[in-house]
Amino acid sequence: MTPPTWIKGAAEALLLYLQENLVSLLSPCFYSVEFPLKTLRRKSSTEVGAFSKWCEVLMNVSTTMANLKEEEEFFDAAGAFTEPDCNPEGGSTVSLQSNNVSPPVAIHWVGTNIVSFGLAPIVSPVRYKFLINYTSDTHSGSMETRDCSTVEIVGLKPGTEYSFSITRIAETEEIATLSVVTDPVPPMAIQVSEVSNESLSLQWDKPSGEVESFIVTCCSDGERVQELKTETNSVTFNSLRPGVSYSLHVSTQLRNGTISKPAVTSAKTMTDLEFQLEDLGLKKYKREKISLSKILEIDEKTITDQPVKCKSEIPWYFLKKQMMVNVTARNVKLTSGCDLVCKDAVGTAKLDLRNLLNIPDTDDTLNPLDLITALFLCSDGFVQQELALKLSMCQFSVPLLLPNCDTQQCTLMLWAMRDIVKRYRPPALSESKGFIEERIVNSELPMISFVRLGECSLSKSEILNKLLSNSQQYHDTFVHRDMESGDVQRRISNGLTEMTWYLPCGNKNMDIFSEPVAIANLRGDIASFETQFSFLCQTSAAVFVFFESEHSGLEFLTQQNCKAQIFLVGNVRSKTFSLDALEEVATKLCLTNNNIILKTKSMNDADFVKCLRKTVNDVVHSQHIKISVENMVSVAHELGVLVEEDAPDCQAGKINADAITAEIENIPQYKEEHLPLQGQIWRELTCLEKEEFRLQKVGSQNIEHYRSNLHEQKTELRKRQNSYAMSPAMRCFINAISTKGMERCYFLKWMQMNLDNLSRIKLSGLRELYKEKSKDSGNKEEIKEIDQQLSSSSLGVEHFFREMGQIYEASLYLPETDPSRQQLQHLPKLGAQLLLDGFPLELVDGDASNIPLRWVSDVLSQLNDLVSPKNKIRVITVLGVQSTGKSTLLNTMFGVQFAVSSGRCTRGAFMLLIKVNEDFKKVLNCDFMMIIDTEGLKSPELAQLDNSHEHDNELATLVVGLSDITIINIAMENSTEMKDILQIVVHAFLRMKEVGKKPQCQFVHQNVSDVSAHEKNLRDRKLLLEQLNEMTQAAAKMEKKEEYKSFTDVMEYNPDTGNCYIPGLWNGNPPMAPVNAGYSEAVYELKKNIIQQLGKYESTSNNILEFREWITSLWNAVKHENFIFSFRNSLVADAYMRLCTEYNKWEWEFKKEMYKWVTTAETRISNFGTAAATSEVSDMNEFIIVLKSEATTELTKWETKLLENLKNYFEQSEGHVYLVEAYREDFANSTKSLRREIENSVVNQVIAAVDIRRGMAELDKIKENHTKKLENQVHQLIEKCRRKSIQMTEEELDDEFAKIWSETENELSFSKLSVKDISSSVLHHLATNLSMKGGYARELLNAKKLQDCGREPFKYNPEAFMDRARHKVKKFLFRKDYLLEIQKLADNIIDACTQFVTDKIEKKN
Ligand SMILES: Nc1nc2c(ncn2[C@@H]2O[C@H](COP(=O)(O)OP(=O)(O)O)[C@@H](O)[C@H]2O)c(=O)[nH]1
Ligand SMILES: [Mg+2]
Repeated sequence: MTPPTWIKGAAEALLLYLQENLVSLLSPCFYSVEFPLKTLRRKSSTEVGAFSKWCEVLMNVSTTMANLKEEEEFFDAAGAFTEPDCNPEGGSTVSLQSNNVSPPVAIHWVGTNIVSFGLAPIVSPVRYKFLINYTSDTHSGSMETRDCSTVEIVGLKPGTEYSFSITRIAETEEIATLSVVTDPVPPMAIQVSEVSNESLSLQWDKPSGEVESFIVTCCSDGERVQELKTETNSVTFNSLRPGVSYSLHVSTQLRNGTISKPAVTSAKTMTDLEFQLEDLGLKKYKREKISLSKILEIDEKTITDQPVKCKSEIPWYFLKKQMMVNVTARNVKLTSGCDLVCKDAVGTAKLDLRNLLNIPDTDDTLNPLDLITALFLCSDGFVQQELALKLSMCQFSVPLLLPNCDTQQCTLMLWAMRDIVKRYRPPALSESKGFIEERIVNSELPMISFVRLGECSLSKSEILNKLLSNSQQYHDTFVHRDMESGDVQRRISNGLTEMTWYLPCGNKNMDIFSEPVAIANLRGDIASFETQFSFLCQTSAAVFVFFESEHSGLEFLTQQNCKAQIFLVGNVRSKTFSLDALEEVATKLCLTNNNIILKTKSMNDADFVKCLRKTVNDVVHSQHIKISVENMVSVAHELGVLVEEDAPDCQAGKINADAITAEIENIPQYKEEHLPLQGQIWRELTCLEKEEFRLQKVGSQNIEHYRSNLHEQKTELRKRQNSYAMSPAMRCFINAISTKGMERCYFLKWMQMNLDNLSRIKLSGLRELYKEKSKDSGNKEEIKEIDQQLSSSSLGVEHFFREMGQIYEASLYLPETDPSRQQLQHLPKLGAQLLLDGFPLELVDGDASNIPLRWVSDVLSQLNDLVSPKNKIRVITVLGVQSTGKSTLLNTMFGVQFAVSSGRCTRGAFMLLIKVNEDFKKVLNCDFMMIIDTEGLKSPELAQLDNSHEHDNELATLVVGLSDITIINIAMENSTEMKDILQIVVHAFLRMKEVGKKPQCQFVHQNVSDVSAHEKNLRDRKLLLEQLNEMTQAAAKMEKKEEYKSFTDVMEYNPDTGNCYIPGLWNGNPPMAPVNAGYSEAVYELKKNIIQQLGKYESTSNNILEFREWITSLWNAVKHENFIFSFRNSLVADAYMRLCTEYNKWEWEFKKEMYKWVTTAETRISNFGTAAATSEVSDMNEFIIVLKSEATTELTKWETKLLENLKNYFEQSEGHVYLVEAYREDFANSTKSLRREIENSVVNQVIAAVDIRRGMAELDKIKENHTKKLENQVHQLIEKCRRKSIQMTEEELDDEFAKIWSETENELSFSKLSVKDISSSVLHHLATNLSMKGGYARELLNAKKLQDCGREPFKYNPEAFMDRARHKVKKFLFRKDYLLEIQKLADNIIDACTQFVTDKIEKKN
């Protein structure tokens, strides 16, 4: 039976309506209507007519409704209501139920919480109302309405089936029931919870309702990729492609099968690189980049050895180890993973081979190459450089071309390699024992590249390692399959091209290649890395292609326009080896047998490597393609390979640096012209400054005058400094370091490298010469000359900073308003910023041996301002003879960059700041660690030649005094030198009042392998302590401070923890030797120890400002102290003191005898001519000659006696007289000058006595004559008055007499006695006497004018001597007696002196 057309029409209309509403509501419509079909069927035609009318009104589909016919049957209406079932998605259903007696109901639309329907209108005079009840399992309600056309039930629950019963209330009651399921809600709050490179995880909130499951679809580019059904509210899609955007649709499915509209979100899988970085916790560094300060920061992990538990710890663990040049750094395996699995599998007690075989792969591993690639990609240029340097020190390969698998581009790592400097000895220099020292990127070397085409059974890298290792020692230069984690699949490092160098040592029997060679190794299949391969073809002398089987990429190989010689390498033993394929390629490439190397069946690895070596050697000798890495840039640009040096900051820095260094031709001349302030003037200034304190050359001058004279000279020198206009070079330099951010860092690095390159050539020659000459200390002058040249030919960034400091210091002598002074006010701030950036700043200028105190203090003040209130520092210093690996030690320990011997030759001390991590500050009790590196302490033989003991001792005392911990570096062969220096330091401390803190000592014995010599070391330690104690006692005795009995009274030293034995740096024979793992480990132990010590010892106080004050006062003390510093060690000083004491005795005897003689001579002179005189001569002049000759005889007698004494003294065997042999000449000379001095004085005294004698005679004459004269005149006056009969008054008489007196007196001429400056000469004597006393004595002497002393009674004031804390208690206990005793002593001395002076005066009178 065909349904009546009107029904169809109505149904269509209804459907249309429903669809429209659904669309407009945007909510999926799953609904079911329970509907009383039977009732409908029984309806009268009027009702049907009314119903259709209602439909008409309702749906406004009049045209469809127009041809409705009354008689047509209604039962087919069921069809009309079932039609919506055709929802294409299968979503909505309407079911009609026939078991209900009710009026007809039409569903208008259904929402998630609303149902709207209409009821059939009834044409009747009776009014009706409708009661609608609705129920579901969990919810029910009812409502009343009169309007039957639209009934809206709101507040329903989504996704829930409701039954409606509708009751018409009038005379008759009819109930219509209806069941509707509200639409399910799509899931809410969809979140992509996890993303990796191949998976996406989703999570959502479960919607309310009778949800059975969720359907999740993953589409990409409009295509469905995967569909999953889940009952939980999360799902993970795996096996997706990396770096692709996916749209994700999640729909709710109800128990009855209805499905909600999907909720949609989208997500992108990570790229391989992103994933790797995320995995390693490095994602944020992709942009931000890891900086050196981040790596160097000291934190808890610095000294803890916890195993790596999660992947994100791996990079930092690697960095920590690699920065300490630990050769095991590349072994990065999580501890949890494999170990446990292995244990599980192996540990079972019974035999179960299957279990053994099935050790599953752990996901936790990481290919070291991926790690290295990731770190290079995430680091800034300076970390890259440091990493490359440390990798190359370990003799590991360094990245040449760094791939970025996201952008598919690669970068030439030229900048990263710039810091690597290598030394080697090519055959040409093996005779002369010379060597070549070069920045490796500048070396023109033949490069041999190794690449792979397709799969290959040979491990290229392993073969290469064998190729480069000598027979005695295999070394993993390249990461290979059989290494720890080497077999883990590479994710991001394919396309990485690594480089390493083989450098000969000049010994034919040891060198694998006699000439230096660069080796490149491309990771991955060349077919996928065309750019890299082309690059290698353009730059290499030869390319070895590992190739075995058929490969589709052969065309590609033959297309390469290759400059390099190509060699094909294959393994015949491999299953996939195809001779035909090889032949095909060889033919295409026109190769001969010579260019094919096969690992034949009879060959083992060793034979094969030998064969390869031979080929490489042939290439190296025959090929002339040599290229430096620096020159590869043009090839890179041609091929579209990026060059990291092209970065704008780097280029800007380079331009600035080049502008300065391009001007330099002759270094000494350049320094004079462009850096004039630090040359001669600064050295003179230094001498003046020291002289101001030490007053060594004051002689008999008035000290005040002398001082003000010195001061004037200083001002004059400063004026001279100011007279120089700032040189263009300095102007450029200051401008360049005023730039912000990375540019400044790049500039300084470029400067440093350029300058190193410039001075290296000259210096390495000079240094060799110096070493050569210094073996034989005979040619002192030559050595001195070379030393001078070394110093004048070295030019580093520190010289520019030094000049900056001088410019600043000189500017302070300008008037405050002077514009050029004001322009320079910002310099200290610049210095402070550089310190914060981790640059070393010169503390002591070792060439002049002085501290630019104002400059350093102002920089430190600025630093304090920059970091306040986080301004606490702890200071660590290293001390040791030059070239004993101090800087290497510090660089290894802290990852810092102090200059290592190559290229430079500076002396002095450099300071550098390292940040302490926030969390670790409490432990260390500081915000920064200051590291001080000292340079240029000479070995004693050399020091003696140019008298640099003084400089070295001063430097050592200063830095030890400044530090919390002093690392005393002792290379086994020169331990005495260090002990000597240390002795002087201890001695100086004993003499100085300033040293309040007790510096801690940490002895580092280098080149000792700990295990083998433990027993011996124990003995050595004991011996060392004994020696240290002995020398402390010696020093204490000399200084009369015998309470200092042991070394530990002066320095903090624990023999158990205070010694560290470090094996040699190199494991094997440089230049191919990697760093010894033992070295790195030992240095690490030392670092831990030092940091722990710092944590343990509560330092008194240590902020930057206090440090600044401390430098000033300590330096003042050092400047005052000159006596002890001039000795090699305390024993020498002691021997010297003894000699001095003896000599003083002899001198005193000499003087006393001569004094006696003079006294007798004086008597004889005064008696000359009198009755008492027994002289045989009567003429005074003759008498003088006699006396003089007598004096000469006497003087010669005593002089000879003194020289005799000296000779005898040096002949005795006690008192270490041999130590002062060097001073013998000095003493002999001073004997002579003493004689001259006494001679002068004796002659003067004789003449004075004669003068007095003669004067007395004259006086007698004058008395006689003038009395007569006066008498005469008086007589004349009386006569005159008498003649003129004048009676003069008393006053007139007085006046007249005064006139006569002055007339008479005027006729006389006296030679006046010159006025003597007593205080000056007293001061002079005091200074001489105190010259051997501590600097503090001199300081006291300088502090007050002598004239101002003694005006008040002397009172002993104990405060000044109470500084030393450890005496406090003692002093407290004995205070009274002690005070009284001293006061008494002082009083006695003063009394004795007063008595002496009084006697003297009385005698003269
Ligand atoms: N053989 C050997 N050489 C070392 C050792 N430590 C450092 N060196 C090398 O000695 C040279 C001088 O080192 P450097 O740290 O500048 O010495 P410094 O003058 O004391 O700072 C460098 O070339 C180092 O590579 C070591 O333990 N053994
Ligand atoms: Mg050094």
